[in-house]
Amino acid sequence: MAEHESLEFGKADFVLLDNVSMEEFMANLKLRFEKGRIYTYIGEVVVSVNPYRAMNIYGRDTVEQYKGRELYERPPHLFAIADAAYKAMKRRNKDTCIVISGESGAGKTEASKYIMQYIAAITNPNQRAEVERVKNMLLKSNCVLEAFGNAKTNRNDNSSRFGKYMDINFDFKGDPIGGHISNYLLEKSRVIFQQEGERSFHSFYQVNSCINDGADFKAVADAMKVIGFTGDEIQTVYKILAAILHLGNLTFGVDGDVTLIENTKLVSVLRELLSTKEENVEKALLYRTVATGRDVIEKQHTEQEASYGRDALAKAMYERLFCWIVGRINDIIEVKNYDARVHGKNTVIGVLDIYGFEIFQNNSFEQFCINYCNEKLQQLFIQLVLKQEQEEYQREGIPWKHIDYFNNQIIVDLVEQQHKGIFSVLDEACMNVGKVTDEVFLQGLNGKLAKHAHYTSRKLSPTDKNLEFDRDFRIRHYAGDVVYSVVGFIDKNKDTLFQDFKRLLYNSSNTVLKAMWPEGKLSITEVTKRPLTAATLFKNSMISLVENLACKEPYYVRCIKPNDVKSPLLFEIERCRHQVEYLGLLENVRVRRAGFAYRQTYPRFLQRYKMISEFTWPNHDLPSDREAVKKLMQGCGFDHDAAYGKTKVFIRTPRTLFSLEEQRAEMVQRIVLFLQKVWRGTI
Ligand code: AD9
Ligand code: MG
Repeated sequence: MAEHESLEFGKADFVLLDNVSMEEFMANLKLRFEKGRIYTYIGEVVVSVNPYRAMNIYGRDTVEQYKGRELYERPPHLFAIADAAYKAMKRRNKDTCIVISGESGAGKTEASKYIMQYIAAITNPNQRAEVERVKNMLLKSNCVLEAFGNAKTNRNDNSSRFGKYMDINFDFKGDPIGGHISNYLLEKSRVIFQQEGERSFHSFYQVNSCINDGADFKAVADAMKVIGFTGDEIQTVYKILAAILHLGNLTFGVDGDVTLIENTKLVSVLRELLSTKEENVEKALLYRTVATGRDVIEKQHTEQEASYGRDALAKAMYERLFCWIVGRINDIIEVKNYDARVHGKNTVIGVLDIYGFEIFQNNSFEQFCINYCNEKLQQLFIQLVLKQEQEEYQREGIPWKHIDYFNNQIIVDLVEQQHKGIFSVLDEACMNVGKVTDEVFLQGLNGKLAKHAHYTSRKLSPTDKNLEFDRDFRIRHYAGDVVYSVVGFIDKNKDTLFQDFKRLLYNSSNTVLKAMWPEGKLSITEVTKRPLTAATLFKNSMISLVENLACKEPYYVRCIKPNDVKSPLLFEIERCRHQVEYLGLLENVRVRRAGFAYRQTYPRFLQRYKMISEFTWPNHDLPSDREAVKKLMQGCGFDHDAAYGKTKVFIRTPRTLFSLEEQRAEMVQRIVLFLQKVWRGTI
């Protein structure tokens, strides 16, 4: 608990509130925001409010203030949480992770960058060249990923349109030696369509520019060079971007029953950019190879099919490019030739910066996936912070007042459960042969889920009687109600790209492009396996992400967006209250207050602290270790701050632990001096 800050700035830890009520919580949050204190703790969780202005709190001097300090010694800061994760990793050999959550524009990506900067600043004291190289690449990778994965939206000028989890690997000295990035569901539909006032990915403006984003173009190209992309690779990246832009201008028409390309000049531009044959480009855009029994025929697209194919190609090329960039960065930064027997254990700090909960005017498949992801992360938070804590006290027989919180597992199940969940219903609908429409999918949902407490079929809603047919369903998420339009669900889930396009790109004489499309090697008769749907792929990636996080020691940053107008002055209380509610912060304070900062099994506790008490040093003769610890704590005057469970001692405040550590250090010093005298024979 950080208690040293003057009260004029409010309470630095919500645990110190006089009463844990929403009113007091909000008053404290508002006061601190207005006083320029954007960070506040709940125990070890950092609550951050986006300041929407440059803060002079991330410089070298601030780094020095936090380096190696305990969490509660300094005012709340991201650096403190980064240091805590780093210390746990270094001292206790633990893999740790920092999970950053909050809605769009709340400050997650900025937070993740400050955390990485801090870790870079405190490591490699010996300036080893190899470590410096790795650090530089890790930092530069942000610049490249933001160019290709971020876009201006109505909520955030630099909105991440993909989820990102980055592992940083450390050697036994605690220096970064490599990393790995996992990316999740890029919002590729943005390539062909943007809401009013929004833009496509930054990269398109950079390549098209030298108008506004020209300087950025150079910065990104330089960053790619530093990371280790070859000249050919960088050139191919920009050729693909240009090809996608040209595809966007390509239109189709009909002449009798023949579909044709209206602006044929573009075909030769595309051929050039993609290093393919001109007639192949044209054919792939206008025809589709299909296998009917033993025969293989070329079937002409209708105008509509051709447009659909063109859009699918643009989206797929961009998505593939993005994944390829991530893959290349991983190839380069991944730890190689690490031998744990020689170098000691390789430990990891993971940083998760993933899209926050989204409620738009029109919510589609992407929002559905993003919000499901947030349900999964909330579930992890509940399990790790709330449920486990309560269960441990119960197991240990420590008096405990049960704290009510909403467990969102029911919503996670609603989405991901086998057979009955929404993803299953969607996959089933996509599997049907014949014409499957979004409406058929919606009927399937209504049939299976009408009675579910968190699902509302719009059919049941009397206000919607005027609609021609039902297109919406509503989910009661932990963060609020969201109405999803089913339009496009089937298409986006099937995510079809005609094999003809894959073959076209695979046959490119540009080896970099070719390598992105290995499945283009297959002919139509060899493509038998149905690819996994987008929903299934996303679900699987979320499940493995959560498994990965669950086996690490987690640290949390909970970001709050103070207003919708990007103002540094405005703290919209209702807007913030809603976020505090759905992030479960009040429950978090209650659990923390009822809880204990530190716990340890009796034997391990004694092993560390037995030298500070005459009753336990060098060995105790009490009936049990539990009794011995009790005696030790009484002797030191800490009894009031401890509870004794069946197998563990629990300590309420970190300050007690701090004193124990100090006393231990003092005793160790004395013992060393004593032993030195013995060795020298002066005793
Ligand atoms: V999204 O879900 O990717 O759309 P984020 O990542 O939560 O969103 P981001 O970090 O991009 O939000 O922050 C949005 C903007 O708020 C930034 O571009 C900054 O202008 C501003 N911001 C956020 N955090 C800080 C900060 N610590 N100091 C100053 C900040 N400005
Ligand atoms: Mg972001």
